[in-house]
Amino acid sequence: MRRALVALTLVVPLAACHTLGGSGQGLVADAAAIVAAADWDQAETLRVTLDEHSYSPRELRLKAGRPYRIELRNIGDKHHYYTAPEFFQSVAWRKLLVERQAEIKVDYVTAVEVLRKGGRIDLFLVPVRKGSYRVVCTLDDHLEQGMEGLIVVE
Ligand SMILES: [Cu+2]
Repeated sequence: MRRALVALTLVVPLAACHTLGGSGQGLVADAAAIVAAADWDQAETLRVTLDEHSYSPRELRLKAGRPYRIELRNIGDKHHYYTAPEFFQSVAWRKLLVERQAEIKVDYVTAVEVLRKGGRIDLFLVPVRKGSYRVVCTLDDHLEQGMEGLIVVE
């Protein structure tokens, strides 16, 4: 039996009036309707590999209003974070998936830690707000080592 390879940093679903940091725009108000209206059979899959100390590809380009499955896989010898709070609050979330283990329904996530040597988690979401969003690994000195990326929503 495979050990659980993914740990999540989750935020409890927030009340609509709660103010978040970052862009200050808060969560996407009609996220549930956006997720329900999306054609998930047409979702585009994007694969991101985490390693010491980088994301590959470094930059993701997404189109607002389209459904995506973003696969995060850690092939490195260390745990790595995919921390992108501004991006994560600018999308409509469907779920996070750990294959054969868990589906997690959330309104908002700040960071995902993908565990070393094969950890994987898939993010199902619809980007809503256009912009450029930074992704960083907050573990130890990984950011200083260059572990950052960019998500552009057009
Ligand atoms: Cu890292």
